[in-house]
Amino acid sequence: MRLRRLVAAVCCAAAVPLPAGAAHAAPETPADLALLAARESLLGEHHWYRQTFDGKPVLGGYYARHVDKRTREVTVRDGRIAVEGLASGLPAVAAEQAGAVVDRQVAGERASTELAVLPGARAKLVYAVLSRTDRGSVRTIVDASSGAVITTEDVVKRAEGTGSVFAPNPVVTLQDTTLTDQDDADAAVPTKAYQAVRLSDLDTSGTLSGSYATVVGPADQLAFAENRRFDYPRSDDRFEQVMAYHGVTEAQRYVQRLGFQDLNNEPQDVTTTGFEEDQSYYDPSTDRITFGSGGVDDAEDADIIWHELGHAMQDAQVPGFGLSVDGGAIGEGFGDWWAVIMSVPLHEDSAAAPHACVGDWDAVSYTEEAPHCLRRTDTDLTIADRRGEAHFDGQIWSRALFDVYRALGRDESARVVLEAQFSYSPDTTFAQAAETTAATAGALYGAQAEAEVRAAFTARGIL
Ligand SMILES: [Ca+2]
Ligand SMILES: [Ca+2]
Ligand SMILES: [Ca+2]
Ligand SMILES: [Zn+2]
Repeated sequence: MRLRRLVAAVCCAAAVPLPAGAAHAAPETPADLALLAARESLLGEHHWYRQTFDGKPVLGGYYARHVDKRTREVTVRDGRIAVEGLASGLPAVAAEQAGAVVDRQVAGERASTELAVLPGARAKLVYAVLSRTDRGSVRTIVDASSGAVITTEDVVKRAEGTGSVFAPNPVVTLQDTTLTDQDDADAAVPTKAYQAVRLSDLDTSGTLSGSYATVVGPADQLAFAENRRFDYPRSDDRFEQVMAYHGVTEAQRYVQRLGFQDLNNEPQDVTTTGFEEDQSYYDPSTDRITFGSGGVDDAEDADIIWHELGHAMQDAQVPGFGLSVDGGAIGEGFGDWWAVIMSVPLHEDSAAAPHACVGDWDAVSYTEEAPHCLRRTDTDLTIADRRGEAHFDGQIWSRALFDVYRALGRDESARVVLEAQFSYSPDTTFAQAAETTAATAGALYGAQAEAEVRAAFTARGIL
């Protein structure tokens, strides 16, 4: 909906000098306003109004009058919005009924319900319903003529910050497989491996916590920046916290862009402190990801972050996922593949940094040959090669998914796999999960896509 401001707003407000002697005259203000607040500052007096229509507040409309204390010059900021075509001034739906609609959608306690006008060319009479939830207040706009929910929004302020990260890791960015950890030394990695990024969806606490990720750990070790600039070199342990916040948040934003509004859509707990082994894990009983600091710090490699996040995503989709040997392998294989899917747009597929290589940077500590990979998603392993070890067998699964990606493309394959996983069983077999995935491809993209997915699993001996 395009909103037409009645008068050009902030950009073009004009100072209107009052005629001499009129300085203390009652301010002339339009009739469709209700005073919200009057404030006095060092240099001026400020009156804030809300726009009304037929006595009801107009959502998003505002009007402010600023008076310069010294010159008595008046400046008006007119942000009123046109209200056109309002069908009726009376609601067809009762307030209590609208409130009940909101209660079914928003888990929280209703705080207020107000009849208001949603402005625009086809203005609507609506209820603005405020609910208090665990994640802060939520405002829901309900059509007062039909009872349908128009929008739901967080009232809580979200902030943006900036930070320095590896994206996804220095080996890939610099296409240099000779880099080594050198015990977390800054000198081991050229500064051009760092990238300045936006850290979105932060809350306003100054810590790395937000809508999709919360970095947890001992308070005195957590990154804190009042100005929300989180720039640390890799030797600073707060660097891994920035990596984890950014990696998890960007993945959730991608999941939502794909259309999934309810796939681990919550602040995922992550910690990068206190575990010194060369491994990382997701603990479903605490819903927390822990990154180890052995060798290259695990959270210095976004591939490792996305692999672990894969476990958290699957657990959010299917409670208790991974009960069977096959399920465990699917968990590992999906995590590896998810790391690949997330890193594909960040770099070229090259000999030094193949897309199929997972953990190109973390693995320099424990592999001899380049490219250094924790695992790959393009092995030729089939069901016949199974060892009953989840990470090894997971490569059979990840290769099948890699072929699905190559056949359907990044977004389409991600949609198919994520959608299918909602229907996996905790103790699924390879074959059952493959059938579900193929059928999902058919439902989303048709018979040709289903045949390609089926072929990818058949090539691995899974179907
Ligand atoms: Ca580090
Ligand atoms: Ca490591
Ligand atoms: Ca990689
Ligand atoms: Zn894993």
